Amino acid sequence: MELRQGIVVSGYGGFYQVRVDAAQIVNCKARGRLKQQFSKIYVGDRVEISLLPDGSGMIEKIHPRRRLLPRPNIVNVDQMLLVLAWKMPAFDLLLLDRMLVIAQKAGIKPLICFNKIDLLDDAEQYHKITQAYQRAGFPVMAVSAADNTGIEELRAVLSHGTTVLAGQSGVGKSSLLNRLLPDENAEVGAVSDRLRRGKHTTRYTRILPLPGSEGGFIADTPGFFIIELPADFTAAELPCYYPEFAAAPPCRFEGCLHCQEPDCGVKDAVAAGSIDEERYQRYLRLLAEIQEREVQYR
Ligand SMILES: Nc1nc2c(ncn2[C@@H]2O[C@H](COP(=O)(O)OP(=O)(O)OP(=O)(O)O)[C@@H](O)[C@H]2O)c(=O)[nH]1
Ligand SMILES: [Mg+2]
Ligand SMILES: [Zn+2]
Repeated sequence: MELRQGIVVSGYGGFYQVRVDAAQIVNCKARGRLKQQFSKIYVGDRVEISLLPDGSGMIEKIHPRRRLLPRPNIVNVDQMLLVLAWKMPAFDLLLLDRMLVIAQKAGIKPLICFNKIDLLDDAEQYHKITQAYQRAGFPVMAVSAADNTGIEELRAVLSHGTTVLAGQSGVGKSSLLNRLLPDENAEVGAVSDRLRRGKHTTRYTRILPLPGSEGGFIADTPGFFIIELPADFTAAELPCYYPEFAAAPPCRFEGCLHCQEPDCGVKDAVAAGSIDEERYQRYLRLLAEIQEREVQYR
C-alpha cells in the first residue's frame, strides 16, 4: 500500500481535508484505531494517508505533534498573529495578555496585529499601548483590511512557516485573510451594532498556502470570547512569559512573584516607569486567578 505524506488543513463531520502537495487536497476519513489512540485529529496534524480507488483517502498514521493549542484548536503552528480591532469590537488587553502567555508556553512566536486602524481616534492611547508591548519585546503591527494599510508588511511577516490568526469574533481575521489571499473569499460577518460583538462567522479552522511566499501558510480560525490559561498552569511560571520582567533589577527573593514580596525589582521598575503600569496590573489579575485555582485544587 502506497502511503502519502500530508497535512490536515481542515476537518469537520468526520472528514479531514489532507493537503498532499501543492495541487492536491484529498478528502479523508481516519482509521478507527487512530480515533481510539488519539482522542482527536487536529488541523495542522502531519499525517500519512493511503489513497482509495474512489479518490478519497484514509488517514493511517499521525506524526508526533508539537505546539498544541486548545484555542484556536490547531497543532504544529510556528507563529500566532494576535488580531485586535481598534474598535468594533473594543480591544481587550487582558485577553491579549492571556494569549501572549498561552502562545509563549506552547512555544509559538506571538505577533500583535491591530486591525481596523482606519478607525483610530486616539493616537496617543495607541502609542502608549504599542510602546508597552514593543518594549516588552513583542512585534506590533497596525493594519486595516478596509483600506489596505500595512497588508504588504503583514504579508512579509507571514512568508515563512505556519501562522495562525487568533482573536475575538469580529476583529477582522477573515477580512485580513481575504486581503492576503484575494482568491479565497472567506466569509466575513458584520459586527452587531448593539452588542459590538462579532457573529462567529468563521466556523472551522483551515490552513491555506500564502501565494508568492517562501512556503508560508496561514490559518483562519473561529473567533473566541474568553480564553482560560491551561489547567496545569502555575503561578511560578507566569512571570517567565513577561519578557520585560527579565530586564528589571533583581528581586531579593528567588522565585519572587512580584506581588506582595518586599524589595522586588519588577515593582521598582513599574514605579520607575520602565515597565508599563497597566500591563503589570493585568499581570496581577492573572496571577490572582491562577492562585485562586491552585487553592481550589489543593
Ligand atoms: N473599518 C474596518 N472594518 C473592518 C476591517 N476589517 C474587517 N472589518 C469589518 O469587521 C467585520 C468582521 O470582520 P470578519 O473578517 O468577519 O471578522 P472575523 O475576525 O473573521 O470574525 P469571526 O469569523 O466571527 O471570528 C466585518 O464587517 C468587516 O467588514 C478594517 O480594517 N476596518
Ligand atoms: Mg472569520
Ligand atoms: Zn519581584
